[in-house]
Amino acid sequence: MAQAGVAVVEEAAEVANVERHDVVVVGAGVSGIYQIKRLADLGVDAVLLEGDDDLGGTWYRNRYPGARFDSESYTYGYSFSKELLDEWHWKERFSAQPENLRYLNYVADKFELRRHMRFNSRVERMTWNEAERTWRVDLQGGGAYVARFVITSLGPLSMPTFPSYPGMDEFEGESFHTYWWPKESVALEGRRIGVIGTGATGIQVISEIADKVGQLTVFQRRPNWSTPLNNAAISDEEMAAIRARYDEIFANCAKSPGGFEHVPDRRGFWSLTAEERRQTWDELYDQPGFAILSANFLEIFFDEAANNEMSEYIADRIRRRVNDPVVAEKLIPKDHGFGMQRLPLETRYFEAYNRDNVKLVSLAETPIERFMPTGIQTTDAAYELDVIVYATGFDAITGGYDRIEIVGVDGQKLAEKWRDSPSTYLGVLSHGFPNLFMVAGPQSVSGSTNFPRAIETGVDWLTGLLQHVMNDDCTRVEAEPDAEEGWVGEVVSAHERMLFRRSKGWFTGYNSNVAGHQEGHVRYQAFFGGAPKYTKTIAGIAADGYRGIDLR
Ligand code: NA7
Repeated sequence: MAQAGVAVVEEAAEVANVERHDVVVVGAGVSGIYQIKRLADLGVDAVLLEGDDDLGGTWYRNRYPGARFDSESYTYGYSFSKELLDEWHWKERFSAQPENLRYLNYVADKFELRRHMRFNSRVERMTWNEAERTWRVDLQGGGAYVARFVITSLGPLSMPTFPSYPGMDEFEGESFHTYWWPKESVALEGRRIGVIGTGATGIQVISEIADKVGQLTVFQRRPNWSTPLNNAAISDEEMAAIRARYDEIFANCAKSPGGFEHVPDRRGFWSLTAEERRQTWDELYDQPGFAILSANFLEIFFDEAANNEMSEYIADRIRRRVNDPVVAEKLIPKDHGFGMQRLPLETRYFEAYNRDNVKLVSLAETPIERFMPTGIQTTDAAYELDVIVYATGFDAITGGYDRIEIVGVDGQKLAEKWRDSPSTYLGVLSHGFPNLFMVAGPQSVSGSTNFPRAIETGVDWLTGLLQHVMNDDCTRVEAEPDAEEGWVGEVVSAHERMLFRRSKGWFTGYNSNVAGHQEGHVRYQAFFGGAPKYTKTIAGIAADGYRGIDLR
């Protein structure tokens, strides 16, 4: 009897601890901030849960020196508010992390979005309740929410990964992943720093700290193609001109496959002479951002001979910038062509290797044997280090989903369903997980294009669907299996058309540091058919009464 009484009291306490809302949004990065804004404007009862102690996602976390946009700042910012566009002054063409975080805070404060946010609320488990048609969302360390709908805005690069070398725990100096670069500044001057990884992040951090540290040792597993960012300050006059052009800027981004202002060169690679192509590339090399990729000939992505010629052009550029020809060759990728992995953009990266205090260690030639308390031992030498920086990347796109236990219809787990490769309808829904909507989810265009542009498209579409559903008193929204299969088919065929399908970078979903990933096995993580096609497809589906979605 007494025991039954205790159980009732516990149940009552449990009920009291559970907050109920119509919508729970998970993640207060660029996507979550816009999503909660749209819901707040519509007066939807929604709450946004964030695992960190503040908002900003990527721009809250990645505080490493050199962290900045690779997209032109004014194409990265939100487009939804004319007032915001008129007020905000981007100071640099490619704005750096502190400014980007300040921007996101400005947006949240301006639109009074913080009141919908709960920080230090990391979601551990989400469980679908078929009888109630609700999701129960459990937090790490206790606390729970129940909601009719959950919208995940988890970020495509929010799950950092570490290598596993013998003795890593024994290192006695400071060490951290770039994603968790300490908030308080790290002393670099005069110290011996080792950086592992030469992806977009490693290249930014190496370029920035090379002239500030005592000794910099770069541990490179595979080199990456990289081209100049060509950053510059934005003056008041330039900003005024940008403001006057915002409508045109966003319209241009919407028209381009990558979501940038750059327009692909459609003259036809083979219709020009080699000299004319070279002249084009000379101009593109000096242009800002991804112009060299997005304003290039489309053939370089599909035609091996075209790609080879382009790669040889960039290889020459590297040779011209690096004094030591042996070092230059080590910095030139031999296993993949230009643009076949996510292109890192750099500022005097190659010149860093001309400095006496910078040493490149090619792990292909001399692999790491083990970590020592004082540094790293390769097959060739022992490198004494004060700090080890892991710029070793992310369990991209699906990693944020895998770390939450998401349990759908009949106890099916999302991580199980996606074990080999994700499967979604439009990157928004996944069959067996009703009422769970993903912003910038796997197999949307977000991972393959200018991120915020695709986010706004995704959030707007999803909010339209939610409005439709709520107005119709619909309580269950699920992707139909056939429709999902059809979309995955489109994702696969767009991927198969690209030359990069054979590359190893995170575009193909492979990360050597994630258990279960196998080299050569593609995880179809993003839709590479381009932003305009994606936008047209999802708009058509909405106009067709949300074809492929079972609304009950
Ligand atoms: P990336 O692009 O995945 O790069 C990770 C780097 O770390 C890359 O050079 C890897 O070499 C290297 N790496 C990974 N694991 C190891 C191990 N075990 N040993 C040695 N080196 C390793 O991540 P980033 O953070 O640079 O960029 C991610 C995205 O952030 C980027 O695309 C932008 O969108 C922003 P590998 O090339 O795999 O041989």
